[in-house]
Order: sequence, then C-alpha cells, then structure tokens
Amino acid sequence: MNRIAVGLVAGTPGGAESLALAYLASALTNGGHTPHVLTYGGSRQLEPLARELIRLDPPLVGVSLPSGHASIDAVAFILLLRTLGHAGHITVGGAWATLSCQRILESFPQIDSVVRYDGEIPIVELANRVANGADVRGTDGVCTREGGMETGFVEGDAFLQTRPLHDRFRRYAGVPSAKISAVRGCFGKCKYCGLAAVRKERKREARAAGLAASKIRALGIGGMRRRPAADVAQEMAELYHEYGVRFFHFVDENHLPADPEAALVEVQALARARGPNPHQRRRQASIRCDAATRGRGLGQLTELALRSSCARAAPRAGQLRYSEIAAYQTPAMRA
Ligand code: B12
Ligand code: SF4
Repeated sequence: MNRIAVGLVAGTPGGAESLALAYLASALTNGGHTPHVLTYGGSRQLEPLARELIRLDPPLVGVSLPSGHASIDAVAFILLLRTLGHAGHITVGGAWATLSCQRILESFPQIDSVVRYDGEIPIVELANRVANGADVRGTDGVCTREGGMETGFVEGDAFLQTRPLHDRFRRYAGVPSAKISAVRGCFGKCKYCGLAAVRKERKREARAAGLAASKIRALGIGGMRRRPAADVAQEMAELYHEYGVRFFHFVDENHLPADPEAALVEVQALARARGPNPHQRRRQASIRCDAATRGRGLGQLTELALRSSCARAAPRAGQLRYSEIAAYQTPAMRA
C-alpha cells in the first residue's frame, strides 16, 4: 500500500486549533499517511498558506467547510491553490459541506469531492485510493460529480476509538487549553441549527439505504453518540500530565442527555472518573433555563454542578421553544 502526504486546511479565528483536523490527522496517521495541518486566522493569511501547501505538494488536500461563513475564505483558498498550480485531488468536508454537497460540486470545478458527515473513515479511504492511483468514485462517505449521495452512510464509529492528534494548544493567560469532544450529536431539533439539519439528513439517508430503525438507533444515527465517561477522563488526564493542559473546552453540541435523571448519572460519572487533580477542577457550563431551575432531577443537576466546583453555570435560552422561554418572562417583559 502506498502512503501519501495529506494537506489538511481550516480557518481558525483567534488562533484556536481545529478539532476536526486533529481527528482527521489522527485517523490518517493511524492509516499510515502523513498529515500536514495548516490553518489561517483570516483572509490575509490565505496566500502564504497556499504557497506553503504548493511547496509541500501533497497529492490530497482536505479543506474544512464547517459553516457558510467559514466557507468564504476556505473556497477562496481553494481557488488560489488551483491558480498557483496545485494539481492534486482537493476534497472538502464539515457540516456545511455535507449539506451543500451538490451545490459545491456544481459551482466549483476546482473541488473534486466532498466528504460527508464524520470524516475519519472516508478521508483514510480517499488517501488510500489517491495513493494507489485508484478511482475515488464509490468511496463510502465521499461524493463526487458522478454521484455518491447514496453512499453517504459509513458503517463504524471511528470517533469512539480515535484520539485527536493536537497540533497546538491555545493558551489563555499562559495556560494551555485543549478542545475535547465527548459527545457527537444532540437531542435537540432547533429549527435554526445546521447540525440538527445534518442529523435529520443522515437519518433520512440511513432509512433510504434500507437500515432498520433498530440499527439506526443502535448506531446513534441522528441521535447522540457518547464516549464512556472513563475514556473522556483518561483523555483529560493524558492532556493534563503529558502536555500541561489545564483548561478543557468541551465542544459538544449538547453534553448531557435530555432526560434529567440520565443527565445526573453522566455528571456523577464524570465527577467520579479518574482525571486531572479533582482539587484543581473548576467547571463552567451553559445549562438550559428549564434544566437549571425546574423539577426535582433538574434542580439536582444544578446543585451537583455547583457542589462539584462549577465556577459558573450560566442558563441560556438556546434549545428552548418559544413557549418555554415565555414561561420565564415577567409580566413586564411580556407587555
Ligand atoms: C469550536 C467551534 C467554533 C470555533 C472554532 C471553529 C473551527 N474552525 O475549529 C469558533 C469559535 C472560532 C467558531 C466560529 C464559528 N462557528 Co462554530 N462551532 C464550533 C463547534 C462548537 C465545535 C466544532 C468542532 O470542533 N467539532 C468537533 C469536530 C471533531 O467535529 P466536526 O467539526 O463536525 O468535524 C467532523 C466532520 O464534520 C468532518 N469534517 C470537518 N471538517 C472536515 C474537513 C475535511 C477535509 C474532511 C474530509 C472532513 C471534515 O470530519 C470531522 C471528524 O469527523 C461547532 C459545534 C459542534 N459541536 O460541532 C460550531 C459550529 C461548527 N459553528 C458554527 C458557526 C455558525 C460558526 C460561525 C459562523 C459563527 C459566527 N457567526 O461567527 C463561526 C465561523 C468561523 C470560522 N471561520 O470557522 C455552526 C455551523 C452551522 C452550520 N454548519 O450550518 C456550528 C455547527 C454550531 C451550530 N450548532 O450551529 N466555531
Ligand atoms: S441544542 Fe444546540 S446543537 Fe442541539 S439542535 Fe439545538 S442549537 Fe443545535
């Protein structure tokens, strides 16, 4: 099997790392390939970055399109890369690319393929095929102009087995921080949310591919896929001891399950699991307004958060229906 260099590119405003690329870099390394993670903080950095990639000349380049907003610079980068002479395969991935797949391929001949949904498995298969000069059409999870929407479904959940390969740790006041993903998916169906649309589409495609409802549920398609608390704590301990990380930023769409009792079990499991020094733990979380105030289990959740040295638990309105938000309005606010 031939191995290749793979350029992985994302916009990361403010110097943050891209956790998506850290997961892809890890999967590619495990697959024997050599990832090069390149990030830009704004449009001024696009040209030097494109020139750097031309110098590296990887046969496969993957660019992250997580949102429509992020895609403006990202697509400009791809056009620049082609203008500068890059002739290798260019793929894109991320939530927005997943949903806008056909439009992207129709609008930009410079882009060869779109990786849809989780990227860990398809990017390695794509790299294998590019390395061997094989046809990339028909790669599971990869869409080309010749089709592929019907092969969007990828069996297997690399997320649960892959440890991200961090290329940097952002510092807050000199303190190293790391992003962590403990859960993929969310129980919410908020109308304005791109990720809710991604989950809905994935479920529809799984059904169309003939998967039984029981299998869809078991695989967590369209729902929440959760790593065991002990594994999350282990990752935090590794980051703490090996890299001096002291600030952990959970990027989960929604960390806790919808059911308050189940949420309580998760919080307790993470609190009990071995991880960084418990005496130095401080947490900050956004909790749904109703979760923070209502009901037995829900009240307990807030109490537990505060007792387990939660420095700040800020209620937020996201995920609530208008009727639920209205319940918190004072008569003056309603007037
Ligand atoms: C951290 C974060 C940020 C950070 C850093 C962004 C970054 N580039 O890393 C900051 C604060 C800067 C940010 C800013 C914005 N964000 Co933001 N952000 C997130 C958040 C919370 C986590 C992303 C993450 O790390 N996920 C974990 C990784 C592992 O998952 P992933 O990104 O989905 O990646 C997987 C696949 O999508 C795929 N994949 C992703 N990229 C690629 C690339 C290739 C080549 C391949 C093959 C595959 C692939 O493979 C990955 C592994 O399986 C998500 C919500 C979420 N939980 O996902 C929102 C989210 C991505 N952000 C969103 C938005 C709207 C924005 C902003 C536009 C907000 C604004 N108005 O300014 C800006 C855009 C800025 C920019 N230019 O990127 C939306 C996008 C909505 C949509 N798709 O319609 C999301 C989904 C939140 C939401 N629920 O609405 N964001
Ligand atoms: S709770 Fe957040 S991640 Fe979940 S569907 Fe609503 S906006 Fe999207």
